[in-house]
Amino acid sequence: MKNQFHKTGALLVCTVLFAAVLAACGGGPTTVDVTLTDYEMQLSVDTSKAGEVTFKIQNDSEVTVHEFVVVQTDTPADELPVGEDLLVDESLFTPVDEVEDLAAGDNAELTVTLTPGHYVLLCNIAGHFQLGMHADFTVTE
Ligand SMILES: [Cu+2]
Repeated sequence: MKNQFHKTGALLVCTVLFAAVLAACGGGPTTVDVTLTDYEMQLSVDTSKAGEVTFKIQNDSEVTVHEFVVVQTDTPADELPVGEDLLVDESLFTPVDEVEDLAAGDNAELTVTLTPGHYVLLCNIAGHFQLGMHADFTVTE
């Protein structure tokens, strides 16, 4: 029994130390939890340091397919122009990457390397952007 306690204690100390070292170094890649619903996009954090960023995307809708598109632009997320087809013309902006056709209930991961600047995250399925599926994301040096 006593031995077991020591092992657990040592493991705990190591875990705390490891976390402290990570924090001191500014951490590894940033992870952002993205939750898609009908019709919102919520982020666990909306900024990161430049470098690798992993978006963990969860489609929490029960029926609707969504997608997750990353573009770089100085335009605020809620001001991107929408065409008559109810889509944002992604070619107007610097494309970064995207996850297409994420079925209801599914999840996906997207890792991208981001330089400092302003980004917009959006779902560009017809009409979804206008209904509110967008978010600003800022990357600092
Ligand atoms: Cu959508």
